[in-house]
Amino acid sequence: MNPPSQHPPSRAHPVRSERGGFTIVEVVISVVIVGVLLAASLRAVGLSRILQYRTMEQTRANEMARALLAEIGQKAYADPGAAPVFGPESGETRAAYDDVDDYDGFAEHPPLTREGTKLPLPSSGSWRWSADVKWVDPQTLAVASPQSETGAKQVTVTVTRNNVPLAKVSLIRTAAP
Ligand SMILES: [Ca+2]
Ligand SMILES: [Ca+2]
Repeated sequence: MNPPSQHPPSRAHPVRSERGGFTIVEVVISVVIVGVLLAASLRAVGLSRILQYRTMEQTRANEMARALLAEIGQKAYADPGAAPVFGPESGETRAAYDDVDDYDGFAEHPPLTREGTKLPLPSSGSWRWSADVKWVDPQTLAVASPQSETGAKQVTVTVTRNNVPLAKVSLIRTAAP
């Protein structure tokens, strides 16, 4: 007879890890990592949206500035009337402006079309456009000082939103055709 075994015969047990799942610490670390990654990706999406918005705003400002500059560029160097002055002649409003210096000191808030209707802008009251006209040296294009007739005028148009300058464009108009 065989002596009784000290060890019971081994039976087949499925191999099991001593650790049957995640510990609380592991779960907490995972949640924190997921949270950090989620926050980072949301931040990236947010920044991308802001950048996209800024680009659209900048493009719109550039288009507006060029449009107003084109309107002014179509006008004569000087008023064709009998007594031209630097600035709008008596009784002239934007619809009747006929020379470039009529626009000196021009500013609209919100910007309007020449016919007086609001431009289709988001929060149009936050936009402003303005024009400034100066006599410049026809050779160097330096601003004449003191300001007196030089035969060349520089027109500068500025577009701002919430007082932040977004676009500034200018042209030179000379008396010679
Ligand atoms: Ca005029
Ligand atoms: Ca004028």
